[in-house]
Amino acid sequence: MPSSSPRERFLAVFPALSAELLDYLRSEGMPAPAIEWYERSLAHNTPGGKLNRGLSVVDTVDIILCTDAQGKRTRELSEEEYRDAAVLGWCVELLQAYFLVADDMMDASVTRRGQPCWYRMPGVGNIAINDAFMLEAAIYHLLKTHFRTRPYYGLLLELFHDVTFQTELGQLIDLITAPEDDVDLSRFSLQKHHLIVVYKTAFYSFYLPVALAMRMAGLDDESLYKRALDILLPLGEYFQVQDDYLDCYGAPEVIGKIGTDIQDNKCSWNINVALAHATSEQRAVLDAHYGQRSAESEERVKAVFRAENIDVEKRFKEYEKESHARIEKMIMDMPENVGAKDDGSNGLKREVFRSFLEKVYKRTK
Ligand code: DMA
Ligand code: MG
Ligand code: MG
Ligand code: MG
Repeated sequence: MPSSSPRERFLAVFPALSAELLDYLRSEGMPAPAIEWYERSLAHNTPGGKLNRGLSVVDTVDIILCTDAQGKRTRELSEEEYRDAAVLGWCVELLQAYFLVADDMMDASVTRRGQPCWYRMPGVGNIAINDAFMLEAAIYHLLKTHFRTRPYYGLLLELFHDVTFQTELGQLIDLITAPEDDVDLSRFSLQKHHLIVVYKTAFYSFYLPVALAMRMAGLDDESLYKRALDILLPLGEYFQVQDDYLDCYGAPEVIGKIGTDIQDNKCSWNINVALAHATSEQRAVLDAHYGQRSAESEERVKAVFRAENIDVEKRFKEYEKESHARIEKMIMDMPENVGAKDDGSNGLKREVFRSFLEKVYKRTK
């Protein structure tokens, strides 16, 4: 299918996976309204995003199996290889869907991907809690039907389980650092922020897609997974700092969501930068207005963020440049094709990380 874009080719796999899940409900004798409900939940929550995570599985398998150490293409993925990689990619997108449905309820968010959050759709409400569980269950159903006979099936399950637990730990510390009725900015620090974002975002958004692709491509040297982690966690941290920045400075019509971090009392990158440079007067404004559920308070906080001595926007641009350079250096310090066999086959190529970095650098959504 060379005429369609990578994104379109990936999207074209989803309907069959959705149909397979709905067939399962039918085979269990579920009534039509249940099948229609699941179909709507899958469609609303799974395919509408950037698909960066899912596409990264496909791209990584392709780089490992189909390019040489110099990045020259040696072959194309077979139809079967492409499909396997795409199924794993959709499993990552289902994990993301599961987390986001729950995250939007916990963060009291309003919109996501340019639509109302799922729990805010007519007639959904708290049923969204069960819908989140059913999005997660879809992962294990698809892994079972597509990968049960592969030697690495157990490793795929272990990866999804481990990364899910880590993400939930991240969500826990994100939430308990931001209690609604007890604003105390002295609890925040960049160190705490680092821990929150590595756990809530970096493992599932960056390590998981690459590690799944590495398992599928047959890389079995465990030290390669450690190496991947060493680069992908900093990259994931950078990505979540961008998310924090865009929460306040992104255009809702571009990022598809309305920021809630200031009103939610979140330990975000922005507030930590402001706290580090605030005068005592500015600090008093932040203490009085951060984490308050009103547009006026939010505006007062944003005015402090804009103050010349703080200027979160300027500091973010510096951080972005510095991070890109730092991560690029980590990548360039790696061998071109680490762990390759003597015949030059299937190592962990540097290009895996470079392509990931370029995908997220200076993103606006
Ligand atoms: C997202 O954190 C983390 C997970 C696990 C969904 P967030 O609340 O900052 O995300 P968003 O800004 O997309 O709501
Ligand atoms: Mg959120
Ligand atoms: Mg959140
Ligand atoms: Mg956010």
